[in-house]
Amino acid sequence: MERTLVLLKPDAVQRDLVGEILARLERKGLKIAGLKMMRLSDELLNEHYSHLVGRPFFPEVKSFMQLTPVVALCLEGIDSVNTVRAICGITKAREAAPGTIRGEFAMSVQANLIHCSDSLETAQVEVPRFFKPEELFTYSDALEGYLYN
Ligand code: YYY
Ligand code: MG
Repeated sequence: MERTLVLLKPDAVQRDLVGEILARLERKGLKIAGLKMMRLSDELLNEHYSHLVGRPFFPEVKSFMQLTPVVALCLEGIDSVNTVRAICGITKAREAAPGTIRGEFAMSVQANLIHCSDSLETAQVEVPRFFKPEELFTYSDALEGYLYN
């Protein structure tokens, strides 16, 4: 089982898409290991988007991510990192594949609704960045036996 980090960004909160996006991820069979709302500090965003620090659009990305609280999710499942990545769609939402979250609901690069970890290595850094150990839950799911048959 892998765990991956998802953030439902301020545009998802503003556009009342939190439930819709969560439902899609949940229905796929991903297990919710952690779920909370939080405001992202400058410090946390500098770490989270460290690969973008210095890019001209970084200040804008940062203020966008601070417009409202975000919903942070830790999702668990076999190959969950790649599975969630595929469900999200590519960064440039306007060109994201139909059926993906970005492809179905977004038109922008910045306001693309959702963040998800891009590799297992990243997920292993991102999950503990956003969740304390006691905020993550291990439990068995009644339908688990059917899910991965
Ligand atoms: O992982 P993903 O969110 O798909 O893209 P990243 O390249 O990691 O960039 C993170 C985030 O930054 C992106 O979701 C929107 C924003 N951004 C932007 O506003 N303009 C760009 N040219 C590139 C990224
Ligand atoms: Mg990324």
